[in-house]
This record gives sequence, structure tokens and C-alpha cells, in this order.
Amino acid sequence: MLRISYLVTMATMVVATTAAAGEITIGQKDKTFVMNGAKVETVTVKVGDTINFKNEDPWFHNIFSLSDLKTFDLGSYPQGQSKPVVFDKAGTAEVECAIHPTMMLKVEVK
Ligand SMILES: [Cu+2]
Repeated sequence: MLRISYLVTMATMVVATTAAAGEITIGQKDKTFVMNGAKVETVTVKVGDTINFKNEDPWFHNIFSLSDLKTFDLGSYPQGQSKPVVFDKAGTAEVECAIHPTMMLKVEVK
């Protein structure tokens, strides 16, 4: 009986650990980065978290980063489409748009 409750506890912990890797959506709207409808210039996530970059504008965006922490290039994609990036190391990444040089987002991974 004790052994069963131990196994249940362990199973619960595994589920909790898996759920800890979060997922957020950062929109591209009016040539800015937005989260929950509000403009953001810095966003903090945890190691292992995923950011879904979602284009909410009626024109293309091309989200990329040349940061040492995370180098990626999502290519250009239209309104409604979303592409994920996993931030798997701690540090800071500058995220930009290749089409709109004014777009800047700092991602702090802790
Ligand atoms: Cu853009």
C-alpha cells in the first residue's frame, strides 16, 4: 500500500515537471510585438519554454534572431500563421523582424 502511494506521488511529479515547460504566444501586430493584446519590448520565459510567434498583421513578418543564445530565422509568413521557438538555454536573445527593422523584442530566459 505504501509502495502504491509512492508510485502515485512519483507519477504526479513527472506530470508536474512536464507541465512546467510553458508556452506563450507573442503576436506581431501593427509592426510591434504584443502579448495578450499589449505591446511588449521585453519578455521573460523559463529555460525550455516555447514562444509561438504569431502574425496578426495583414502583411508578412520574418522573425529572426542572430543572438548567441538562440539563432533562428522563421522565414516570412502571413497573417494567422504562428511558428514556435524553444528557448533551451538561459540568457538573453534579441528578436527582430527582417522586414520591419523597428521591431525589437528582448527575450530573457531564466
Ligand atoms: Cu515585420
